[in-house]
Amino acid sequence: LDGVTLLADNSVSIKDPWFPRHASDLDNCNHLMTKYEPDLDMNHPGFADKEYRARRKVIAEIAFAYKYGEPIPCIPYTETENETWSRVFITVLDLVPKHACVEYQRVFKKLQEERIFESHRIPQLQEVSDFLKRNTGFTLRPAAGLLTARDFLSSLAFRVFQSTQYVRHINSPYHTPEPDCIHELLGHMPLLADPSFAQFSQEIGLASLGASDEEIEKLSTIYWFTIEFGLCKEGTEVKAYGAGLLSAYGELLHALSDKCEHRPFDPSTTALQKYQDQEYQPIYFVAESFEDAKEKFRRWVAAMSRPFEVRYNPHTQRVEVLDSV
Ligand code: TIH
Ligand code: FE2
Repeated sequence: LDGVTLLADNSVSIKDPWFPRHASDLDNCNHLMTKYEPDLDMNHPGFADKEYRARRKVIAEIAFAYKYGEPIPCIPYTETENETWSRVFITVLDLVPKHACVEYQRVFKKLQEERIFESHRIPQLQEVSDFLKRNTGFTLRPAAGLLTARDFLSSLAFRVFQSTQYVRHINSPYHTPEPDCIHELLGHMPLLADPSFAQFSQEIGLASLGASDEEIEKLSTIYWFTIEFGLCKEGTEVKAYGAGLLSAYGELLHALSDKCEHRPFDPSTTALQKYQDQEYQPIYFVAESFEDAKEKFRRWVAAMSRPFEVRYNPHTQRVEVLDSV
């Protein structure tokens, strides 16, 4: 009999899934995927480094304890951590003028002018969050590691980006399979301060609220091939806008070489493309522009099965649910 009750409960929750309605509900959207934890993954460069693992624990605890509305705690980064940042920062400085899209370059300059991006120290999440807020209304929350797709995407609906705060191991500065704050800062922050890109990010988030598991899979695949690994046309050239490319010197050069395949971005086919996150991508999708990607994405989302519509009210930081049947 218990089994029957459980099933009934389940079917109710499928029809009416919980999802965050207010930015403070994101306090409950911090479920982790554990596959890259240095404690569990023997291939992690930090697996054998006790000191590194202890450091990761301290920083993860800060994220777990964080609640909506609090200032993001400042992490006094160590000399080694700042050194890791410096190495990546210098390679990015070198490659950006040639390979990053104009929108990225514009904000990157601004971040340098405001002395938020400097080569010798890792910026604090709070100062970057304040910068985003002034530019597009995005804010940051600390995350303890790689979150589930559902939790991560749902925060974007509120113009909230969940950002890790720990630093990759010094032994692998130019590519890591898991997100770290160097990836978040150098990869994601510049474009989250661009109005058109911020809008695109939020729309992926809104589409994810109350979506089925299958739809979440498709949305996270689209996220992967745009926000993480997207390329876009600029005149006759192809430039990078994906954060996973702009924070990883090795993969950026790979993505723009002839060792991989470029396909036009089209949500209905891109959403079905299988991907892996251990090695460089074999396939990248090229958008005509952010505006075009957004247009195509909107048309594709409109065909999703969700029986209601959602709209974000920035005055209350609340998502309003509108019955569309
Ligand atoms: N591979 C990226 C880097 O080395 O900076 C980090 C990640 C991108 C996407 C997922 S993890
Ligand atoms: Fe990322």
